[in-house]
Amino acid sequence: MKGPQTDWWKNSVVYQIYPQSFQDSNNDGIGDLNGIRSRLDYIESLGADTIWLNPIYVSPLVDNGYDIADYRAINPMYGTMEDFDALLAEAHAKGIRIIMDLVVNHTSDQHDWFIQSKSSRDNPYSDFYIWKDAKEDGSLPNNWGSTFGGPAWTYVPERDQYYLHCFAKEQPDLNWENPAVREAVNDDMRFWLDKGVDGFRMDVISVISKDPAFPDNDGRYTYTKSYYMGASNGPRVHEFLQEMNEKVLSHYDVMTVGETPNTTTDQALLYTDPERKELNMIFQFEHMHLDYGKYGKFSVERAPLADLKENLSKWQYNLEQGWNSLYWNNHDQPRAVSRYGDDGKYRVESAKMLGTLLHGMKGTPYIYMGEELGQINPVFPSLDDYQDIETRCFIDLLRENNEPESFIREVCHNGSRDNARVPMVWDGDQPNHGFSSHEPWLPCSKANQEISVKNALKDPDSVFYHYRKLIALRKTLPVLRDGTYTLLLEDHPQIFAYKQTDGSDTLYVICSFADGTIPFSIQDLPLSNQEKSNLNHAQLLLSGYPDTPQEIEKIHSLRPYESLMILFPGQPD
Ligand code: TEU
Ligand code: CA
Repeated sequence: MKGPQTDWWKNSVVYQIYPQSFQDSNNDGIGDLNGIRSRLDYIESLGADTIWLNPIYVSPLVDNGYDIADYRAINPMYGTMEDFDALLAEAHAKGIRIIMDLVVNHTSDQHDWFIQSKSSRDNPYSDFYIWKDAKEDGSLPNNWGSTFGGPAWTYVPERDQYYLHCFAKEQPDLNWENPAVREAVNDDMRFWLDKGVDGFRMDVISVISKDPAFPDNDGRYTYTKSYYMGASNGPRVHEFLQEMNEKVLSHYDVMTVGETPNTTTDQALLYTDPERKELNMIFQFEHMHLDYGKYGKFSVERAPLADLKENLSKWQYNLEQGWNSLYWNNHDQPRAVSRYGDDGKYRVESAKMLGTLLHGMKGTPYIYMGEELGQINPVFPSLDDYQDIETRCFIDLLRENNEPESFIREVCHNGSRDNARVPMVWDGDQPNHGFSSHEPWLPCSKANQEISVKNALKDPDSVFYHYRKLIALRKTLPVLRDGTYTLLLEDHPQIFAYKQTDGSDTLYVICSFADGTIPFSIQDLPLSNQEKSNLNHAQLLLSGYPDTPQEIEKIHSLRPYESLMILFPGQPD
C-alpha cells in the first residue's frame, strides 16, 4: 500500500508458504497459486495475518526459484499473473497481507541481464555482474567457495573472465557497485509494490556488498568455508539499503525482513534501528548454527540447551532499539521438533513447548507451513529422492570423502532442506495426502501421514490449536509486543524460563526440555514480593498439557516437555 509507514508488522504473525508444496489445484503434482488461494481459510483460522511466499517468479529452478530469470513474471507452473492478482485480492479481503521473496544478491544465469553480460566485455549489461580476470599465475581470482560446493568463480570464454557466484554457478552475483543495477532492482520492487504486495523478505541481503579487495578466505573453498567469510556485511551494504529505503520502501506502508547470515546483534542493530531507515527486521542465524558439526548443518549434534538460552536471550536483550524476527523453521531448515524436541513419544508436547518458547518472546514470529501441526523430519525412501541442490552436492561431497552411506543417510535425515519441502499433509487418508491427485514433485512423507490438518482440526489438544492460542495472545497481550525480557533460572539444566514485563503486566514463560517429569513450582521463580503475595491473581494462560492445574500453586512438577505461560496482570487492587 502507498502511504506513510506504520509498524503493523510488530503485531503480525507470519505464515510462510513454500508454493511448490502447499496445495496443487490442477493436479500436475506441483503446488500453485490457486491452491494457496483455496487454502486461505485455513490460514485465517490459524490466525496468522501475513503470508510470506517463497519465490514464484520465472526460474529454471536450479535452486527452486532462488534463481530468477524474470522478476516480473509468474512461473507458469504456479499459474498466471491474474491468479496472483486474485490471490492478493482475496487475501487482502480477509485482512491477510502477502510479502514476496526478493532475491537480488544474484539472478539466474538465464536472466536477460546475464545472457547479455556474459556475451562480451562491452555490452550494456557488461557491469551488471562481478567479472574478474584470473590471477597472474592463471589461478582463480580468489579462493572463495560457493555455498553448494566448489569454487565461487566460473570461467566464461567469450569474456576470458570469471564471474562470481556465492551460490550455484547458475546464480551469478549482481554487481551492486553499479548504480544501474540498484536502479533496476528498485524498479522491479516498485512493480510489485504498486500491485499492492505488503513487503519483502530479502534473500541473503547481507551479502550484496562485496569487499572490493576480494581477499582470500583463510581456508580452502570447502563446503563449510564458503562465501560467508568474504562477503557478509560488506562495506557498502548499509548505504545500499538506505538508498533502497529512501527511493522505494519509504513510499509504501510495507514490512521488510532481511535474511542476513553471519550477522551479530551489533550488525543487526545497524540493519533494524528505525532511525537508520534500512529494514524492519532481519533473520539472524546464530541459533541455527548452535548444532553445526564437522559438515556444518549436516551433523548429528544437538544444540546444548545452555547455548540456546544464552543465544536467544542475547538477541532479546541486544535488540531493544531494533526488532527481532522469531523463527525455528523455514524452507532451508529441518523440522524443529526433530531438531530440538522429541519427534517420537513427546512430539505434541515438545512441538507446543517450542511454539510457546518462541511466541512468548519479543519480535515478529514466523511459522513455516506444517510447523503448526508439529511436522517432523520425513524419512526419504532413498538418497536418490532428495532433490535440493544443497543436499545433492553434499551427498556427492560425502561420497568423495568415503563416508559410509549409513552416515550420509543419517545426516541428510537430520539436516537436508528437503525435510521442510515435502508436500503439506492435508489429509493422510487421501492419495498424496490431499495435496494433489498426481504424484508430487517431492515424495509425500509417510512419517507425517497422521500429522495432518484433518487430524489436527479434530483434536482440541492438537499443536494447531496451541499455535492458534499463541497467535491470539499476541494480538491481545500488549506485553508480548512492548515487554522487556529477562532470562530466569539461567543455570537450570532442563528449563528455559524467562519473563516479559511492561511495567503493568508480567508474563512468565516456563519451558521444560526434559523427557521426564522434573520438580518445579512457581516459587522457584524470582517473583517480586507483590507477585508472591498475589499468587491467586496469577493466570495460567496456556499449557502444553490439557490438565495443568489452573491454580498455579498446585503445580509441583513439569511433565516431559511441558510449557507454561503465566500472567500476573496489572496492579491488582
Ligand atoms: O539462503 C541462504 C542461506 O544462507 C542458507 O540458509 C542456505 O540456503 C543454506 O541452507 C546454508 O546451509 C537463501 C535461501 O533461503 C535459500 O533457499 C537459497 O538457496 C539461497 O539463499 C540462495 O538464494
Ligand atoms: Ca499445480
